[in-house]
Amino acid sequence: MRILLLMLIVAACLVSYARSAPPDDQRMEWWREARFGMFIHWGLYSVPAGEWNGQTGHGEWIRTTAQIPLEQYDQLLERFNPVEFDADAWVKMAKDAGMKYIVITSKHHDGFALFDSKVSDFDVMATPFQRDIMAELAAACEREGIVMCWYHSIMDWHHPDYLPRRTWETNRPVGDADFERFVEYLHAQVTELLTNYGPIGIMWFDGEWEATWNHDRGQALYDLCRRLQPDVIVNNRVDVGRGGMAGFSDDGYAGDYGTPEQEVPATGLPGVDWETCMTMNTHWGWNQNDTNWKSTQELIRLLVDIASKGGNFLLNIGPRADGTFPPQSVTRLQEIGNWMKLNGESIYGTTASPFDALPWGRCTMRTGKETSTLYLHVFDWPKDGVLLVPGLGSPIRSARLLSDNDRPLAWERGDSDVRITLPPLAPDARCSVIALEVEGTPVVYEAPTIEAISSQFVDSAEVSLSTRSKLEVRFTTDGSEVGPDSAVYRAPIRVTSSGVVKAQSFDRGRAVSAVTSRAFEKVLPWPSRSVPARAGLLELTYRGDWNKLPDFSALTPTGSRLVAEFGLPAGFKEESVGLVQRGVLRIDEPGMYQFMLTSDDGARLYIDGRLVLDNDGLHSPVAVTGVAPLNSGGHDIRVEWFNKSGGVALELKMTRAGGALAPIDPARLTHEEDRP
Ligand code: H79
Repeated sequence: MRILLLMLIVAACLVSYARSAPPDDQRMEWWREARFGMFIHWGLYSVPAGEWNGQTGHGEWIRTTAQIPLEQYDQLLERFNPVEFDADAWVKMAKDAGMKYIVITSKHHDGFALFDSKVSDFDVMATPFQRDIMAELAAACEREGIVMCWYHSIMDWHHPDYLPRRTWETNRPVGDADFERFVEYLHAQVTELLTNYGPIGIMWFDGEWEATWNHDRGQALYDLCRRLQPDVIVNNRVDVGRGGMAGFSDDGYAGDYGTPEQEVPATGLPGVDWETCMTMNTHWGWNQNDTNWKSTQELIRLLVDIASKGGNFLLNIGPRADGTFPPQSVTRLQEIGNWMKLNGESIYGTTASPFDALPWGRCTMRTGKETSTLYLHVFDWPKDGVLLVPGLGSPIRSARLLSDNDRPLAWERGDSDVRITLPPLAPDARCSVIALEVEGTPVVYEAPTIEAISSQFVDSAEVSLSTRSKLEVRFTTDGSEVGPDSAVYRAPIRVTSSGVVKAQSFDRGRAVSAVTSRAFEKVLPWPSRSVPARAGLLELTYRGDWNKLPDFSALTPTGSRLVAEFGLPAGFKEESVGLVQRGVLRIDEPGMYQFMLTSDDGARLYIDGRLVLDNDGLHSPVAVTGVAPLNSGGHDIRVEWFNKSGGVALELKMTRAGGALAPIDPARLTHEEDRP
């Protein structure tokens, strides 16, 4: 009986949830159709415009990067008076650029609210401007049919109850700060934002990575948003599942879509919604000295690239303190808008490319039952006037040049490709779009991939050909064309002389995919030297605060010792440190050898004075792999490594090509120099 009651309660809850929350596909529909939005970073930090005490590299992080005490930062309130602000002008610029939504900083990490918040005195009403900027923008968006969205930071460097304090904020004691009270404040502001400004498209949270934020708090904030506005979309930074700037969350965390920041994922993720956010120069907030603007061509191609992988593009503007957009941004918005007016059909509501990669550009598509349209985005206009669309099996209905007012184009079917005849000159050198209408859902035959440890080999290379499809693969190894009589691939091939391997997918004797080819080169192994008798490696220690590997040869080591093998001793966690470990590696048989170097932060591997692996830079543990052809005998080997701060890792593995990577046996490592 009790169990039955429980089941009834659960069922009732499910029903009421289903009623209040429309299915996700329906909720995400406008967002997937939109593809292109405007990000706006605006606040008190726009006043100093990136400059503080003569340093010009700051942005919206200025309070922290310039370590500005709170009392001093608060003085910016008096200087925030954007008399030129015109909500309609902003919204029109977004709309004319082809953008469908605007995400603006209702509050950034500095804690300043750009709206009239009843629960905070640190808001726009405390400035001489005293106008609810968010209300004006929401009204303008409503008038123009643009979706209004809020960026709201969880991290808050101003609220007394937010924890932790910045490490440099020595004069801001924690006192009786209570993070639970901060959460109440956060919920109160989010409630204002989702109550007083009409329907909101997205709640775009950020600053979720500090230890005080956790899954339960993220889920509660997500639930609050959906309770207040059941249709609102909430990004994944509401919760703590985001694994770094790549932006995707694991299952089990709240949030409707992934948020890669300043990067485009190499390939999209089928079935996952995501949106790349990016700056037009290199700062989010206004920085008057940042002249590193992306060109309109780069921005158009970014939009196209992102759409071809199934994502949205959220492109940032950092307005100036007077309330105007920087002229460089205005020009770019206008130019993108002109492109979108002719080509927008190829972006809005489209889905990811059905092709693996296209040599001349990108593809988006709009599928239907009767017919589908492939939008071919040409970055590199073919010199011979013929555009090859590889592996397309669908019957063609028509081809037209969107970028030239739908001008019709001639096309013909080849064996495994479609050839479209183009005018000699690209209508738009940045990106011209061809709409290719095909019957039914597009059928694209995947070309095989040619896999090998390296394109170079010493004796022979093992090469495998693979496809995800069940198609027959035929190949040649002498550079000749693949045909219906070429060998059928069944097991890995052994290549023993320099040459080109070509492969193609076949369906019932007919070539259907593009041809893939890969050149292999037989190389001489690097000559060896004598093997010294002394076991172990020489390790030199250096001190310094680097962001990348320094030239250690120009520095004086602070210590040296002998070590048995590459890597760090257990428990090692020093910061601002660099190491060089060097010696001689003994090789028994000539051949291609594989190496894998894992490091946090940067490291490099040199063999016989040549750079074999480059893993330099500030990063968490990252592995890089590569090969070196080595003769039998001794080889000078050297690993350089540094750690600026945080976690540490250094690991070197190797194997004879094709074997399993393992740490280098200390019995192979010797050194020549005298003991330090
Ligand atoms: O709002 C924008 C950024 O301020 C915010 N997310 C986008 C949308 C963001 N918060 N943190 N990060 C991005 C990554 C952190 C970067 C940092 Fe730094 C590196 C913080 C301190 C060193 C960048 C460089 C910010 C200050 C200096």
